[in-house]
Amino acid sequence: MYWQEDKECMKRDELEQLQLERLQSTLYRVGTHVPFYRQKFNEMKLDYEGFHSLADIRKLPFTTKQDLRDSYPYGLFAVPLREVVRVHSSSGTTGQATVVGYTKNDIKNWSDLVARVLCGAGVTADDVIQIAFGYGLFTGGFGLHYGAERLGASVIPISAGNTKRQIQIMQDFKTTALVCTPSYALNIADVMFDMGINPAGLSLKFGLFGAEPWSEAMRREINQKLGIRATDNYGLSEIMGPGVAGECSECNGLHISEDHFLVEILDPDTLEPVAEGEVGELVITTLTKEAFPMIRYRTRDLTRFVPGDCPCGRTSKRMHRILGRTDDMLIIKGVNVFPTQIESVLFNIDGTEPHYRIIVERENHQDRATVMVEVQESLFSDRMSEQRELIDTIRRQLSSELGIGVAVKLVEEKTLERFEGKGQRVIDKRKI
Ligand code: DLL
Repeated sequence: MYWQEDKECMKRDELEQLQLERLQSTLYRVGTHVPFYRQKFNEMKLDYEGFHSLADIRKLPFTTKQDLRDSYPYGLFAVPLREVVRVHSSSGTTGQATVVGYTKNDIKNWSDLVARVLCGAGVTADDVIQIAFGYGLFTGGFGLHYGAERLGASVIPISAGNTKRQIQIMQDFKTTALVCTPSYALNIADVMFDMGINPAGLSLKFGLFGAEPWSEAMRREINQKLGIRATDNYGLSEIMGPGVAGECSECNGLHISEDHFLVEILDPDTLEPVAEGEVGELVITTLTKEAFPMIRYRTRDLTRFVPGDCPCGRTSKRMHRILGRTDDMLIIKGVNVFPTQIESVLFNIDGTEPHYRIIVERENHQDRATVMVEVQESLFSDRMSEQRELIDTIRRQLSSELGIGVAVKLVEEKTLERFEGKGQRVIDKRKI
């Protein structure tokens, strides 16, 4: 049930002592080996050797994606390259790529933390895990691969893409756990349906999905279509990759591996901690990373802590599924809108398919948002009145959820592009 029970179920005071010791050695590491941090500490006249309380974290400087870009490629590494055994990179959709590195020990820890996530979701050494994340510079494929091997499961390193082959292999190799982005899981489910394959005849039991935001409604849809239990797992390359946090089988918040990461949730504007249980930006400090330690990395991901204890017995703090990113948040007619809010509404309306796009434009200085949503083929035959009714229902529910009016356009099934990796659902033409 646990991968590392001694760590996952630690008493709070012991955990905090461990965090403090690990923070002290991380500060020493970056203060002596990373000129970027040495300079920042000097400028702030920060006496990191005098750190005796976790609350002192608030005196530390932040690190941003821009800092990583400015140090491209190896400027923030805390060890010489000869100690680095792996390099990953995140391309992102805009700007320069960022590069991260791992020592042998970092890879060992990473594998353990991903094994924790798998184990927490219910996967064991008896499972056959199909890894449909891209292998390469993206951390998803290799990260899950090493964790699954560490767990002792049988790994199918198929990588992303070639959906029909994924399904064939799933059938032939008796895959029990599917690992990919939630949008790819839906894509696989649809293709399976088109191929006339009934998921009930497969051996699939678990789905471990992450790398992009998704909603509770989408989880229900995937569970129902594939007949599995889908769990969410979170991570980012700057901090490690997958394995930072993951849901256990309770599916109520993601357990954060706090013995390796110190997490804060801050108001993105004031950079002060938010009130208990409020939503804010997740800020992470690594506690054990050797090659690429990060101090107060601003993830731009928005979440909140889940209060209370988890019945699973893990004592780590849990975070709510990611609600969106500060830079993904659309401001339409001055109102903050997250794509996941729109997703939740669409998933709960009968007749719509779980595929949509959000297009934002500006006409005569006015924002205009259009939600394109696929609907079941039968609606496109000749029932215009039903189409109109459906448009009205969607419009009404979206405006009550979002507080603004949006246009709705129904499109035929399979018109919108499908995703094999991270989905891109928003087309914001205002920036162009
Ligand atoms: O996506 C690492 C990963 C791989 C996590 C596989 C889970 C599974 P990056 O490519 O650096 O790393 O992208 C990190 O993806 O800051 C979030 O915005 C988003 N993200 C990752 N996991 C989730 C999730 C990998 N479960 C960025 N829910 C992060 C929502 C997620 N967003």
